[in-house]
Amino acid sequence: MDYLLIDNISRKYYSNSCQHKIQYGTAGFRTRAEHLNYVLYRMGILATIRSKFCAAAIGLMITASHNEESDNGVKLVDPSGEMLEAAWENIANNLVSASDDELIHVLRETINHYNIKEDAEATVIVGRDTRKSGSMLLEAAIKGIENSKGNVRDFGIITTPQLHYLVVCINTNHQYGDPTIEGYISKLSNAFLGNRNAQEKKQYQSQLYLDAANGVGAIAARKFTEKLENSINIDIFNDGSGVLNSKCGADYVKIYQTLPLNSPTEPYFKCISIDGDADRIIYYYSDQFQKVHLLDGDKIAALIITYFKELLPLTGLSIQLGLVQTAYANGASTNYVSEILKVPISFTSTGVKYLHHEAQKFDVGVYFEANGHGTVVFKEEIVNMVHAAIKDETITEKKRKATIKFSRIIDMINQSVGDALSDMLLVETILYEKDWNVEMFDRIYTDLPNKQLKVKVKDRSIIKTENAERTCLSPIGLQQKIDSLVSLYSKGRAFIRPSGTEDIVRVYAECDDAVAVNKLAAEVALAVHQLADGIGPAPVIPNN
Ligand code: NG1
Ligand code: ZN
Repeated sequence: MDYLLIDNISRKYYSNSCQHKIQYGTAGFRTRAEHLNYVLYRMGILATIRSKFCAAAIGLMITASHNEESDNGVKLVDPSGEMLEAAWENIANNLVSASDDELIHVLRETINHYNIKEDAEATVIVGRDTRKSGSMLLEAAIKGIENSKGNVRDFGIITTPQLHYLVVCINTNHQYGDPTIEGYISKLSNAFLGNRNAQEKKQYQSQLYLDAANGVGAIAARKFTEKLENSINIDIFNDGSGVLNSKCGADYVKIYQTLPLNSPTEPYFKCISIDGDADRIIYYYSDQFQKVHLLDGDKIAALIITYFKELLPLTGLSIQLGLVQTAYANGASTNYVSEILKVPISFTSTGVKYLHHEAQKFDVGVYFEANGHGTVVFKEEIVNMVHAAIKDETITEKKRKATIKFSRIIDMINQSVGDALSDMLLVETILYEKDWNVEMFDRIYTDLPNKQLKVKVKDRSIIKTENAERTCLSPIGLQQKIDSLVSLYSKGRAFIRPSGTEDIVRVYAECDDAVAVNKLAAEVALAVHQLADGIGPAPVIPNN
């Protein structure tokens, strides 16, 4: 490691002149793009060190997902395609908060602590979304990687889930798939097409309208469009010609419960919104009264669980199924899966890394955040069992067929992380098989009305929560206040938590009345504003 070079280049081009502290949050470092140059340089170095430590390739993704175009961010991907290990998030924080003078000291300390061989091989797989700031930040990351003697494999403009896929492929010697974007498209498309039969469908809608949030997902979706044109017809809008995430994309549709810009308004058209780096997906449609119906991550998860509950018994294999949700899951979805389908549910804090690990405890673990970020993970033993069963000549033809179908489902899913387009293929497979249109899909349960608000406070770190973020411990008295507000609403539930990606406190409320829920959310927001040093105007409680 050439510490002198690292130090010189750091001081000359990537000096830490940042006034405010930034933290490796729910999805890595994320802030205004102009503050990130030194962060990317340092993360390039950290990715290289981590690669040397793990003796495997590490991913580095430059994206700020659903944030506005002027933000950007960086997250590291571990060798198995998962989010960076928690202990290393602390190292990332130490490295990024170090002054220019401290940088080399922190680096040396990390290298000594983990006993890292400085001359070991290192590979960092790099990708970025379509943000204009991406190329400047990529340059900084590459400098960091190269100066710490790592090899760069730059895949250019790709989706976050594609980067995760590439990391897994490269680290499994291509067993998971071919480590190219073409390999990704082919693997998922072939699995999807394999499960299409020629049966005539009465209700299924093969026409989809896809809001790509003017982001990188449009590029990936176009590639699928070509492969799948005989099965589904994907009409892409917000395809990159407009402003990224501006009045469009999964986050906008979910939070404002409204149609994105340029959406078709014809009733019962099957529409999809993905986010700026294509790891989230929401289905929606409007009815004849122009009311928008959202089929969010909870409903997608419920559809997948419904389908697996039917398919798995047909394989004759003994497979335990489970769902992981967060506090944001609609109460109706929790009730449907646990009470009607009798499938166990675990709850975790917000953030895919928590859900992912919890889901791995099940043989087949489905996890989704309500905002549409989710996937399915399969234990390795289960995948092996499925492959063995297909080859087993003693099983019945019916079982074999079901098992083959299930093995294609496994191939269609990007297990490494939530993947909007892979999730879309899975949902379409299920709807096709059940011969359901989007309205029939919607009917599996009825969402409780819900509302999210954001409150600005002086310092959101004073907010502490427990019980998978459903209970607020500090500031003192806030939870009691929330409890007393909620108790006045039928089927009421509310919680608050500091955002990991924005400088705000999030408020969530649900109850069984669409008008009252706005009031409950505003009341809780006001309580946060009052008890947690809110800044700016106090939230206004609607009259009715
Ligand atoms: P924060 O800002 O911590 O709430 C948001 C989402 C998460 C996750 C991350 C990463 C909500 C309420 N929160 O986190 O679910 O997706 O962004 O993108 O949607
Ligand atoms: Zn995203």
